Amino acid sequence: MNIREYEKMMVKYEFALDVLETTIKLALKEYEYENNEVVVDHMKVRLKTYDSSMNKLIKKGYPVNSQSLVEHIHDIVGIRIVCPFLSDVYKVIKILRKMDKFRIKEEKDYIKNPKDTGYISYHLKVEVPVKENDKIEYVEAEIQVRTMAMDFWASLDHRLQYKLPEEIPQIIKDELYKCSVDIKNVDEKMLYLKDFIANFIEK
Ligand code: 0O2
Repeated sequence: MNIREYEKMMVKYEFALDVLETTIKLALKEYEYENNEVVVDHMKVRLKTYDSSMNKLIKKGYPVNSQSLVEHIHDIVGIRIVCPFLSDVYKVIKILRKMDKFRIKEEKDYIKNPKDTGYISYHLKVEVPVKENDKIEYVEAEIQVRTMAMDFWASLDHRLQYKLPEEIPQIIKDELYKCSVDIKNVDEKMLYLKDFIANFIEK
C-alpha cells in the first residue's frame, strides 16, 4: 500500500478523530463545571502516520495492505488524556464510560498491571460511528488515559528506546523499569499529599 492510498483511507479516520475530540472535550468541561474540579491537564490527538502504521504491520508480521491495516491496527486514531493525579485517571474513565458517542470494545489497565517494560497507562479501545453514504461504519480508536508522571516516563521511553529496531541491554531495560516504579510511587505520594491538604483546609 502506498502513501496516497493511506491518505485516502485516512478521511474517515480523521472524521472519527474530530468527533471523539470534540465530544470528549465537551464531556470533560461539563464534568468540571458540575463538580468544580479540574481532572485533566491536557489532551493530545493524533492520526497514526503512514510510516508508523506500516512499521507496526511489519513488526507484527501482518501483510502490508489496506485490509490488514483495518483488521490489525487499532490505534490509527489516538487520543491521550493526561491528568494531574492518579484518582483523576479513574474519574476520567468513568466519564468516558458514560458517553454515548462511541462504544467501548476493550479496556486495559496497565496501571494495575504494568507492562514488562514498566509502561503504565490506562487504555480504552473504542469504536466511533461514522456515516458514509447512509451507511454507519464503526471506526476504531485508542484512548490512553494517564497521569502527568506516567506521561513523562512514557514520552521519554518512547524517545529513548521504544521504537529501536534492536534490543537494548537488559541492564538498561532494568533501569527504565526502576524509573517507572519510582514514577508510580511519586503518583501515589502526590495523591496522598493532595488528600492531606484538602482535609487540612477543610478543618
Ligand atoms: P505509538 O508510536 O505510541 O503509537 P495494539 O495497538 O492493540 O495493536 P497492543 O500491543 O496490544 O497493540 O497495544 P497496547 O500495548 O495496549 O498499546 C500499544 C500502545 O501503547 C503503543 O502504540 C504505545 O503508544 C503504548 N505503549 C505500549 N507499550 C509501551 C512501552 O513499553 N513504552 C512506551 N513508551 N509506550 C508503550 P504503538 O503503536 O506501539 O506506538
